[in-house]
Amino acid sequence: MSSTTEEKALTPETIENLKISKPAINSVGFGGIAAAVSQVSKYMNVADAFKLGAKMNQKGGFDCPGCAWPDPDDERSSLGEFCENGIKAIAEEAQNKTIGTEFFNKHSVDELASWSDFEIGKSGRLAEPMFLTEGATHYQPISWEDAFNKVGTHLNALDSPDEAVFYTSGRTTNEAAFLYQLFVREYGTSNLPDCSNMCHEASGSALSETLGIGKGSVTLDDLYKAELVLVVGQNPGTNHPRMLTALEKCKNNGGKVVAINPLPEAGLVRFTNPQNPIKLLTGGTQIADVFVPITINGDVAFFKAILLKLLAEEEQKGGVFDKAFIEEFTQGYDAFIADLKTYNFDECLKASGVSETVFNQVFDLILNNEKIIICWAMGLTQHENAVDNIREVVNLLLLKGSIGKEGAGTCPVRGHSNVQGDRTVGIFEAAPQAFLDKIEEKYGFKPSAKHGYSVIDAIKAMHEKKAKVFFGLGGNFISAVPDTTYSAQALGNCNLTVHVSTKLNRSHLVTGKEALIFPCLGRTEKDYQKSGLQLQSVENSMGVVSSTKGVLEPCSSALLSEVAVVCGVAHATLKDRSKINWLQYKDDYNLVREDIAEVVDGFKDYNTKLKQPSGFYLPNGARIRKFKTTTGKANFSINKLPNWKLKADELIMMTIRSHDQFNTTIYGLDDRYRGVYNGRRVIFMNREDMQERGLQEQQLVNLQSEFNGVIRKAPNFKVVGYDIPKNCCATYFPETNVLVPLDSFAHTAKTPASKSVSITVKAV
Ligand SMILES: Nc1nc2c(c(=O)[nH]1)N[C@H]1C(S)=C(S)[C@@H](COP(=O)(O)OP(=O)(O)OC[C@H]3O[C@@H](n4cnc5c(=O)[nH]c(N)nc54)[C@H](O)[C@@H]3O)O[C@H]1N2
Ligand SMILES: Nc1nc2c(c(=O)[nH]1)N[C@H]1C(S)=C(S)[C@@H](COP(=O)(O)OP(=O)(O)OC[C@H]3O[C@@H](n4cnc5c(=O)[nH]c(N)nc54)[C@H](O)[C@@H]3O)O[C@H]1N2
Ligand SMILES: [Mo]
Repeated sequence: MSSTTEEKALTPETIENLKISKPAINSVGFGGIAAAVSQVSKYMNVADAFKLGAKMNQKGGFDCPGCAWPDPDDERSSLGEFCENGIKAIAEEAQNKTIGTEFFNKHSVDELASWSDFEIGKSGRLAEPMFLTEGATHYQPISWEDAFNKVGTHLNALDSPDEAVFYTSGRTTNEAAFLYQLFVREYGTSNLPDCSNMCHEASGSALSETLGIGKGSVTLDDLYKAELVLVVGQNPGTNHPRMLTALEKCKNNGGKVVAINPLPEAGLVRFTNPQNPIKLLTGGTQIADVFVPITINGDVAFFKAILLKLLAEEEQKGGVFDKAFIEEFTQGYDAFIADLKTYNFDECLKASGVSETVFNQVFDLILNNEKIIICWAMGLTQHENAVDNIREVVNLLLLKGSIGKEGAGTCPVRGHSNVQGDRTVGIFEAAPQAFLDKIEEKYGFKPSAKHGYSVIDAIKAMHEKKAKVFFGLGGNFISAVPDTTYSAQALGNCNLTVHVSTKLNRSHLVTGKEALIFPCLGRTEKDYQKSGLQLQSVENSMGVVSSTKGVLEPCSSALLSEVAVVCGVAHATLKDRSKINWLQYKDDYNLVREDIAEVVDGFKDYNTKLKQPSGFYLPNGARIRKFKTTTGKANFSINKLPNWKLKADELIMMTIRSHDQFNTTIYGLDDRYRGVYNGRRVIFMNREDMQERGLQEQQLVNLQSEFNGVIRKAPNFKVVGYDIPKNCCATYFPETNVLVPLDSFAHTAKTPASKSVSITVKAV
C-alpha cells in the first residue's frame, strides 16, 4: 500500500535499543578524536581523509562545510583548523558510495520514506539527475538538458512568477547564491525564503533596527581581548567546537566566560583542545566561570534583572554606565530607562528561574568589566519574543559602551557555513530597495519590489495553492521546517518540487506531483569548468570573505556545480527574454565576482582581494561606531517580558541538536556528551516533573502540543531524567518538528518558535 505525503514526512525511527549513561562534562579530547576517526573510516578511504584534513580551513584550502565559525587571521594549527564535527561533516559529504539509476530502480519512494533519516543519509552521494513523473512509484534518470527544460516549462506555465518559491540553504557559495537570486529576480519574483528565516533572522531584524547592521560586530581578535564573554543560548561544544579554542585563548588572556543555558552543556563546563596534546593529558580548561541554569525563554527577564540592578547602582554610586558613549552615539536612553523602571527586580529574577547567588556572580562580572562580548545562537532566536531577546542584549551592551571598541560587541554565531554570505549577496525575500536599484542599473530589468515569501509564508502559500513550484538550492526543507504534517501537505500540493542536493534526504521523498533531484558538487570537490579549475567564496560569522577550493575529484562525472545548475535553469527558463548571458558565468566564475563587485557593497576588487590568503573583511558600521540606523545612532529599545503561560500539566519544550547530527543530517544515533546512545526519540525532563507525572527513567511516552485549539502529536519517546530547570524539557530536531505550530513564530522576524513549544507528556 502506498503511503501518503504526510506519512512520508515523518521520521519512522524506533527506540528499542536506547542506552543511557551519565552525561559528560568534558568535551573533545580523546573521545572526540576517536569518534571522528571511526566516523571517517566508515565512508572514506584513509588517504582522502588525510588529504582533506590537511586542507580544511587552511589558507588556499576549502572552507569546512560544518559551521560558520571564523578561522584565525594569522597562525593556523598545522593539524588543520578542524574539529570532531567538522570531520564528520566532510566525511558525510566525501563518501565513496554513490547512488543513481540502479538504486532508485531498486527502492521506491515509499520504501525510502520508511527508512530513518540516519539510513537515508547513509545511502550515499547523489550521482545522477533523477525525475519522478506524476503517479510514479520510482525515480528514473533524466538528462540535465531535459531536466532544465522541465523546470523552465513549469515556471513559464505559472499565472504569475509569484507562484514559484525559491528556497536556499546556507552552504551555497557567494557565486551560486548571487546568480540564483539574480535569476529569481529576473524571472520576476522575490520569493526567496532561506534557512536564515528559521535561524538568525531574529538577530538580523533586531541588530539592523538597533545597530544598523544585521550582522555581529566583533572579530576573532576581539574575542581574545574581551574581559567578559557571555555565551547565551548556544551549545558550542557540539555546534561550533572551534569557538572553544577562541574562548580558551580569551581565558588565557585573563578573560571570564559566563554560560547562560537551561542545560549544562559539555565543553562550556570543561574543554580539552584536540590540537594541544598536553592539555589532553591534563584534563583541559574550565571554560565557563559561571553557569546560569536559566529557564527556557527566561532571558529577557534575566537581562532586565541585570539592567535594573545596574541602574540602581548607577543612581546610587554612578560610574556604571558609559555616559559619554550613550550621549554621543545612542538614541532613546531616557525612554528606555523610564520603561525599565516600571519593572520589579524580584519578579524578573523569579521569572528567569535563576538563583540570587548565581545572579550576583554574573552581575558582579558585568559591573566590573568594560569589554564585554555577548555571543548567542538558537537559544535566543527561536522564540516568539526572539527579537526582544536580542534587543535586550543590545541594551546591555549600549549601557556599558561595549560596542565598537576592542574586545567588545555583538556576536551572533551563525549556523551554516555561508548563511551570512548568502544574505549579503542578495538571498533575501525583503531586499533593501537600494540593492534592487543596483540590480536594475546593472542589468536593465526592474526587480519586483514586493516583499516575497519567507519560509512560513511560503508554506502557507503552497498549502493554499497560491504557490505551485518549489525549488530548493540545498537543504532539506520538509525536515527543517515546523509543523511537519501541514508542511508536507503544502509540498504535496505543488505541481513540481526540485532539489539541488549532494545527499538524499526526506525532501526528495515528500514531493509535488512531479519531482526532480539535481545532484551537485560539494565543497570538498574540485570544480572544473571551461576556463579551468574554479574557486568560490564564502563569508564567515564575523564578516570575513575568503576563497574555498575543493581538493577531491568529484564522486561522479555527472555532477554539476551549483553555479552551473543555476545557469542551466536560468537559461532554459528565460531564453531570449533574458537580458543576461547566463551561460557565460558557468565557464568562468571570475565573471560572477566581477558582477558582485559592481552590485554589492564592500566587494570592490573582489577577484584581487580574494587572493589575500586570509580573505578580506567586509565593512561593518557597528564595529566602528557608525550606526546606519534610521536615526543615525545606536537605538535603545523597549522590550516586554514574554507573557505566555503553561497550562497545569504542560511543559515548555526546546528542540535542539544532538552531538551526532548536522541539522537534518543524522551522522549517528549517539549524543555522547549528554549520555544518550542508540536512539533519538528521547525527552530530557526535570526529575521532579517526572515524579509529579509518575514517570520513570526510560518510560515510553507520547508528546502532544496544543496551539490555538489545534492538537499535534509525536508518539513513542523515552524519558531521560536530566539537569534541566523545572517545567522545561528538551527533544531533538527534526523528530519533534511535527509539534511546532506554524503560527508560533518571532514577531518581526517570523523565525519559528521551535525553542518554546508548550507540550504535555503522557505515559503510553
Ligand atoms: N555539529 C553541528 N554543527 C552545527 C549544526 C549542527 O546541527 N551540527 N547546525 C548549524 C546551524 S544551522 C546552527 S543555526 C547552529 C546551531 O547552534 P546552537 O544554537 O548551539 O544549536 P541548538 O542545538 O539549537 O542549541 C541551542 C542551545 O540553546 C539552549 N537554549 C534553548 N532555549 C534556550 C533559552 O530559552 N534560553 C537560553 N539561554 N538558552 C536556550 C539549548 O540548551 C542549547 O544549548 O549550529 C551550526 N553548527
Ligand atoms: N525544530 C527545529 N527546527 C529547526 C531548527 C531547530 O533548532 N529546531 N533549526 C533551524 C535552523 S537553525 C536551520 S539553519 C534549518 C536548516 O535547514 P536546511 O538548511 O534546509 O537543512 P540541512 O539539514 O542543513 O540540509 C541538509 C541537506 O543539504 C544538502 N547539502 C549539503 N551540502 C550541500 C551543498 O554543498 N550543496 C547543496 N546544493 N546541497 C547540499 C544535502 O542534500 C543535505 O541533505 O533548520 C531549522 N529547523
Ligand atoms: Mo541555522
